[in-house]
Amino acid sequence: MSYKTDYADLSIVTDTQLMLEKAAGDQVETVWDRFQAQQPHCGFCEMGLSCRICIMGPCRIDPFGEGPQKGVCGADAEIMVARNLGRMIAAGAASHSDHGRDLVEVLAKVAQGKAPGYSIKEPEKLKAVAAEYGIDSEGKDDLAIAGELADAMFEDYGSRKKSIALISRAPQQRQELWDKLGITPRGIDRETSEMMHRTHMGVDNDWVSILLHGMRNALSDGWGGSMIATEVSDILFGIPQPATSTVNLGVLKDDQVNIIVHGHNPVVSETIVAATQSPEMLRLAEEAGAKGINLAGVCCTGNELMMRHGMPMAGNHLSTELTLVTGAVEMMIVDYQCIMPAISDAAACYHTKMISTSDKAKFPGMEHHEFHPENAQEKANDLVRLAVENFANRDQNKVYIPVEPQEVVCGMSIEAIIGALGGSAGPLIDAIKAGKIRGAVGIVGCNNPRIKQDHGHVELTNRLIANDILVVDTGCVSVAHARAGLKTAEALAKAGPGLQEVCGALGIPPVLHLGSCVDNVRILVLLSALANTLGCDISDLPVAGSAPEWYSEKAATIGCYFVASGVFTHLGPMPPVTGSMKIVELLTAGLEDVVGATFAVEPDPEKAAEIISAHIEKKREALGLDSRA
Ligand code: BF8
Repeated sequence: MSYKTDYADLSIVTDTQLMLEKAAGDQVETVWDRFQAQQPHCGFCEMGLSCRICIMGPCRIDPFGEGPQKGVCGADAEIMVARNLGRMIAAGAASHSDHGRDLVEVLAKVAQGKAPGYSIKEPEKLKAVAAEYGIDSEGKDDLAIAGELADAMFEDYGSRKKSIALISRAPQQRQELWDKLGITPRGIDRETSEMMHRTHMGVDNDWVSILLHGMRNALSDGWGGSMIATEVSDILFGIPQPATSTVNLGVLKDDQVNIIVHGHNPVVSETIVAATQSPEMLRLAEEAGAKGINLAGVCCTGNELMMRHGMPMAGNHLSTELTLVTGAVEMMIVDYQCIMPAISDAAACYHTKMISTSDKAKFPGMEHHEFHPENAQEKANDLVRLAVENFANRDQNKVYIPVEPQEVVCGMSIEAIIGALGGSAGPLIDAIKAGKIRGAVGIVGCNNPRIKQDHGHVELTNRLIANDILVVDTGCVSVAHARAGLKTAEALAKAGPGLQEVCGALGIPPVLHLGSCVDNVRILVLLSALANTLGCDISDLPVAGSAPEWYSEKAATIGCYFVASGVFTHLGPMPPVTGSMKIVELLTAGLEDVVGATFAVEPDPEKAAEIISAHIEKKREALGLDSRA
C-alpha cells in the first residue's frame, strides 16, 4: 500500500525506514500514505485564506486578486488570517490547559483522600508552589496544603482575577510590558473563551487586536495551564532527576509482554507503571510464558515517564503507528492529544489491544476503559492483566524488532540542571559570559510528514552544538535527538570546544532533555532565572526557540508564548498566514518593537542554524559580550 520505496526520503531514522517496508508488506496504511493521498493540499487553507466560521460561507479569498477579496461577511485577508490563527492558538492553549486542569483535579482528590494510587511525592515543592499562590503552609499538613493549592489553581482558570499567579515568575520588566500592552493573562479559560468570542463573525475585526489577544491567550497557557500541569505533575509524581534510559523501536522485547502508553497526561500512565511492577502481574506474565512486562512510551506521555522513571521511549509522533507494526505490542493505552484516529487500523493487522482511558478522548477501534482518580489504581491493574492475557495471541511470525536500542541521558528538570551546575545558575552564566557557551536554544515540537522525519531537528542541533550553543529539548524532538545519540557523553565529540569543555566538566551531554511539551515552561522558568540574575529581560538573552517539524495547534501556542515572553523563535513549516503580508510582516519583523522578539520561518535546518546563530551573536553583542557577529 505504501507509495514510495525510498523510505530514506521520508525519514532519517533507520527503524522507521525498516518498519515502513514491513508496513507495506503487511498492507498497513501509515500517516505518510494518507499525506500523499491528500496532495495537493488546498492552497487557500495553506495561506489562511479560507473561512468556515459561519454558514454564510464557507468563504475564500483569491490570493491573486482576480476572485473575491472579501468573505460574505466582508472579512478581508487580514481578518481571515488573524481569526484563523487566533483560533489555532485558542485550541492549543485549551489542550495544554485542560491537561493542567485534570492534574489539579487529581491534586484536589488526593487532598480529600479520594485518589488511591496517588500521593504527594514532593512536599517541599508543594509548599514552595503554595507560597507562590500566597498560601501559608505553617502548621498545616500536606493534604491540607494540597487542597488549598488546588482551589487556588482552579481560580487561575476563572474570571475573577486581574492576572494569573505564576506570571510573577517572569522578570519585572516583562510583566510591566505585558501590562502596558494589555496582554497580561487574567484567567486561563477566560482568554481562550474570549478568543472564540472575538473571532465569531461580527466581533473583533481589527487584525492587530485579534493577534494581541492571541499573545495573551498563549501566555495564559505558557505561564498558566502548562505551568500548572508541570508543577502539579512534579508535586504528585516527583521532580525529574538525571537518569539513563533507552530509545527507539529496539526498546520492545520479543520475549516480554509489551505495553505502550501514548498521549500526554501522566495521570493514567503513572498508575500503569505501578501496576506493571506489581509482583502479582509479574507472576501472571511468567505463567503466560513471558520473561516480564515491558512498559515503553511514545509521544509526551512517554516523555513524562522517561523523565521521572527512566522508562524507555519507543518513538515520536510519526513513529506511533510503526510501533504497532512490530507485531510485538500486546496493548497500547492512550490518554489524549496527538493520537491519530487511524492508529487502530494499524493495530487491527496484529493482535494489539487498543485502549482509550479519557472521557474526553474516544477513538474508533478502541476499547474504552475510563480512568478517574478514584478508580485509576484498580483500572491500571485490570488493563495490565488484559495485556498479559493477550500475550498468548501474539503471532511470533509477525514480530520484527528492527534495531538495537540507543542509550540516552534523560530527566533534566530545572532542579536537576541547577544541581548539575553545583546549586546555582552561576556557572552557566559564567560560561556564557566567557563565550565558551555562546547561548542556548530550546528545540521543541513535533514531527510532520511535510518534513523528513527527525532531519529538521537533528541537522539543526548538530550545527548548533558544533557552534558552542547548548540545546535543550522537549516533546517529540527529545526522541529525535535521543535516537540520533545526541544525549550521551559521546555526543560531546560533536560539540564545539567551549561547549565540550563546560559540559564535559559538568558531566552532562550537549543536548538536555527537559521533558514533554507542557514542560516547555521549564524553559520559561530557566530563562526568567537567567534574566533576573543578569538584571535584564528575557528578550536580552542570547537564546532562541525552534520548532523545526511542528504540526500541532499546541505548538503554535507554544511559539506564541515564547515570542510574547521575548524569545526569538524559528519555525520549520510555515504557519497558515501567508495570505496576509501585513501579518507576515508583523510576525517576522514588527513584533520586535512590540515584545522584543519575532518569528523566523525556515524549513532548511542548515539555513535555520545560521539564522539562529546570528541572532545569538547579535544578542551577545548587545549585552557587551564578545561576539562573532
Ligand atoms: O505535545 S511534540 S507531536 S506528542 S504536539 Fe504531539 Fe507535537 Fe509530539 Fe506532545 Ni507536543
